[in-house]
Amino acid sequence: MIETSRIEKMPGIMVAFDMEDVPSAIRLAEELSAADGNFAIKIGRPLEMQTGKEVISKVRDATDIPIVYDGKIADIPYISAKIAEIAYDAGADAVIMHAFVGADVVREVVNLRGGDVITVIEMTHLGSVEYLENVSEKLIRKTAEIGVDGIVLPATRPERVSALSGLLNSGDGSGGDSETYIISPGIHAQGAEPGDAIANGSDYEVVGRAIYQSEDPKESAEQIYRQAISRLGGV
Ligand code: 6CN
Repeated sequence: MIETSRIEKMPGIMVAFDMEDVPSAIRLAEELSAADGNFAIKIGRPLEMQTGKEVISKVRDATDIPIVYDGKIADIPYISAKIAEIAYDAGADAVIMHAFVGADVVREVVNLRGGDVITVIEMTHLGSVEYLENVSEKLIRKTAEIGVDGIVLPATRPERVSALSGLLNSGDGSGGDSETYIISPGIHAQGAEPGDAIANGSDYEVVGRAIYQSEDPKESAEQIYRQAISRLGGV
């Protein structure tokens, strides 16, 4: 049972492992262990579907870097908690779930105390504006009140990262906790630039294709890390 978060609230890159090739995933996990920077690994469904939960264990064996299982869990409380439990048991330090399914589902997963819980608040794609943007402030207040460890905000909309991270940390009765870390996808493949989110209050920028599809994934990860950090100025 994990009592404290393994994912530190500090600027870093969370590498999205969405490749469909397991050996290359293991190789990159090993390489990232020796990479210069603050990294975490996010295992997505395209990789998980290759072998199921075993791939989480294999990546766990390959590295000490924090591992997030991104199942974007969004089911009834019992099933959501079951999926999260399987991921934690396989070696994940955190799971990503949707906040929109409701407080009872988020609470059920948090109450497992099996690892970190990261909730999706707003997303990077256009359709996020249709529904999520209308309820995101409420979702943040509710999930902060429950005590989640991290939230997802879109690097593709830095102004939303700025506004919503401010809300998270405002202490205005939202139950906001400055220890809650923010992860933001959308770098390069979806149009954002390294540092767009971090410079606006995010902690980790999530980067997939720009790293795992590059010629030298480790070098790309290090370069994007340096670029993102440099946007903070003097760090
Ligand atoms: O850098 P890429 O566009 O190749 O990958 C982005 C990664 C993917 O794993 C995607 O599932 O970030 C994830 N993501 C998440 C939320 C969101 O709104 N948009 C995303 O792209 C998450 N988690």
